[in-house]
Amino acid sequence: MSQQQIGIARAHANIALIKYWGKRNDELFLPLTSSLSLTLDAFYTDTKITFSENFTESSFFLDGQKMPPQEVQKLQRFVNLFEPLVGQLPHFQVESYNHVPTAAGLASSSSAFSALACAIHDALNLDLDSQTLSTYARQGSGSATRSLFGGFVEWEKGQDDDGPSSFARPIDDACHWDIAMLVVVVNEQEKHLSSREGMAHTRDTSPFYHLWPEEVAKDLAIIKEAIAEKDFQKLGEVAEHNAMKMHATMLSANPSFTYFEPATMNAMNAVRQLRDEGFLAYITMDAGPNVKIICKNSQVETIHERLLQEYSPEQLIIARPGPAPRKLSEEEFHDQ
Ligand code: 2P0
Repeated sequence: MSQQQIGIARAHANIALIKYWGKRNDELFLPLTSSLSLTLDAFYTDTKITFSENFTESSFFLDGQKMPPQEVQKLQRFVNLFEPLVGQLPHFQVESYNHVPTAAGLASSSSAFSALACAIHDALNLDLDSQTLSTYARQGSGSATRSLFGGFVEWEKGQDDDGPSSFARPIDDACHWDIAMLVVVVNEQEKHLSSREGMAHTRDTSPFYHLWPEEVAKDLAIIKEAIAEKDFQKLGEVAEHNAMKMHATMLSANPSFTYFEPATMNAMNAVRQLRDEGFLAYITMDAGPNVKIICKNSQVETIHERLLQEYSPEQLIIARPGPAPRKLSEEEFHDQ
């Protein structure tokens, strides 16, 4: 390896419409079900990695802050995944900037590990296709698998303990879809139970969990039909139902837990009210209390205006379909 190798990439976050909730292999991040998401333009991570023989230790800076050793170790474990391709790697420096509005309280692991995988790929001059690279991103965080593509993306669960068989593939770039996502930030505090712990606890203790894979299989078939037919209502209805079923498995875990807060219920009622008035607006929620409204892009400004009667501008963030990751120049990276 030459003295210094540098790679820089931007990757966008995604929100699942059909959720990933449970692994069959914790070590390899192999999911129990396939899932399907929409990549979003408004939320992304820019990451630069530098490998150098001159570094005496590896380091990680997030939004300009030096991160503690345990965070560096997580990245080291991820970087090590690439060693079978190139041999032993020297120490690294990772610099990342999360472009998720600070109040959003949204997890950024999907864009973070996707951007890091792409930056490493760039630095090491590898020639992997995006599908293969998604199997690496997956081993940083499951949802990162889907951020290797833009628009609607499916993460295939794959077979058995075969890591390469579980990858992402693009379904539709969503460019011709009248769709947006409006995030209602009801609480920006860090979640008390990580999704990683929450999904393992649900899988291990909910007597209803065995129904989850069956429901996901049905919902995936419906949403893929909806995407092919450009049927917004069908897409919204199945996405909302899928999210609610995921949260129902948590209530039935032992001990029970929930990410819902009182303010979550109010936001959900606001969406139902909009629907009663004829808007096509649907709810999805992840491992936190914030509510994401799936709506038509042509109606999102009106819905936004309506919600401003109850929420501050900082609590309402509009996102639209986003692209696949891309390489960044040094100038673009430093122009943060
Ligand atoms: C998803 N979530 O499909 C689901 C729905 C949250 C709820 O993927 O353990 O950070 O790193 O694979 O990807 C969030 O979990 O978990 C997530 P790990 P991840 O988007």
